[in-house]
Amino acid sequence: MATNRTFTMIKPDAVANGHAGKIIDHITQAGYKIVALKYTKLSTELAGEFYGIHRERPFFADLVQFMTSGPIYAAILEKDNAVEDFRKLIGATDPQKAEPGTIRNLYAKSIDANAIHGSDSDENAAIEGNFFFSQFERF
Ligand code: 3AN
Repeated sequence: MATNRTFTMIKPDAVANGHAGKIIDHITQAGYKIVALKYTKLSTELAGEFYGIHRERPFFADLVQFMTSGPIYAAILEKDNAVEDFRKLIGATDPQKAEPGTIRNLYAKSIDANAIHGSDSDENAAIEGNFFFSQFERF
């Protein structure tokens, strides 16, 4: 059964390009409530742990390097059908394939620097939210 929470990161490219405010506005205008929000920078160790599922993929080293290249915003978001609807809101991993009006279509330049992360399942949304936030940081 679908739960009502997902997890997102606004990635270093979007933060560096000054798009974070517009992206947060896009998300809240789409009906998501911000349950938790943090401005932080991942260490190599933490980024490797977060993306551990991709450790064997050829792009893993570049992914970790990119995700540690600057600060990010991490957030837990709440809305009905949160995970699935958020994947539609952000668009395809490759921004060239992202539907017009999606966050990646509007703000992402490439498949690695693709502006935003969205959890791909309820299970991963819970794991990823717990990775960044304690119970005292959720409202
Ligand atoms: P998504 O973020 O759309 O769920 P994943 O989980 O398959 O995509 O991949 C995690 C991240 O790894 C992507 N957001 C992207 O930054 C990077 N990535 C995925 N596939 C590639 C690829 N073929 N080449 C370079 N980077 C990739």
